[in-house]
Amino acid sequence: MEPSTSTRKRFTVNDFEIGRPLGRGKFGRVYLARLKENNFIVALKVLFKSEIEKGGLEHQLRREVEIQAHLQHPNILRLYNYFYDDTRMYLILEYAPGGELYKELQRNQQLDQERTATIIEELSDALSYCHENKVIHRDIKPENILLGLRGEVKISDFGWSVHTLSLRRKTICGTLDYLPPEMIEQKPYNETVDLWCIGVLCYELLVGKPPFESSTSSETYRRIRKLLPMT
Ligand code: N15
Repeated sequence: MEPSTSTRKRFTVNDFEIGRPLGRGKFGRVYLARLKENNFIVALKVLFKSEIEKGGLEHQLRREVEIQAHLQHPNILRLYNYFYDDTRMYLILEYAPGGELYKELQRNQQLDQERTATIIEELSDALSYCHENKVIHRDIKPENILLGLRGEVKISDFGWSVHTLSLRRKTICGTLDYLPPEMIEQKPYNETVDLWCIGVLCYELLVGKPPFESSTSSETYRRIRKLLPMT
C-alpha cells in the first residue's frame, strides 16, 4: 500500500474482501483481507468499541496507533491506516506471510545458530530504530514476532511500548519470563530493557525455553532478580 493510499479518502469495510481469520490479538480479531481496488493483501484487525471502552483502553489504543503509525522499518509490522464504523474500529496492518515465530519454535523445538543470528540481527536493527525514535518496546517475545515472506522478523505488538518521555508505572501481567530485574522490582528503567529481552529471546530460540522459566512465577521472579538462569 503506497503513500497515495494512506493519504486518500477514508476506508470502509466494504473496500475489502475479508478472508480467513489469522488470529485473535489483544482486544480484537485479525483477518486476512484484500483491498478490492488493487488486490493488495493486508491483515485487518477488528476491535469492538464497546470492549475498548469497557476496559478503559481508549488511551492505550490511541497511543499504540500513534506509535506504530510513525514507525517505518522493514522489521516492524506496518500499520497502514485505520477507520471506524458505529461499533467497531479497524486497523489495516501489514500481512506477514510467514506467520508467527512462536509457531516456528513450537514446530522445531529450537532454531539453529544461523537462523537465530539472523532473527537477532533483524530484531536488534528494529529496536535500535525504535530507540532512536524514543520508543521502548518492553514486550519482546516470540508471541509478538511475525515473519515475512523470507522468514524476516516483523515486530508486531506495541501494546506495552512507551514513548520514553511519558514513562509510567504499570501493573505487570502475563509471563514474567522476559521481564528484566529492574522492571520486576519496579525501579526506573530505560531502553536497555529491550536489550535484556533480546538476550532472553536469543536463549529461548537456541535452547527451546526461556532461561528463567520455572514452575511458579515467584520462582521465576527470584531467579531473574538473582540472575540465576538454567538451573
Ligand atoms: C493498536 C494498534 C496500533 C496495534 C497494532 N498492532 C497490533 O494490533 C498487533 N497485532 C498484529 N495484532 C494482531 C496482529 C497481527 C498482524 C496478527 C497476525 C498477523 C498480522 N499480520 N499478519 C498476520 C499473520 N500472518 C499469518 C500467516 C500465517 C498464519 C498466521 C498469520 N498471521
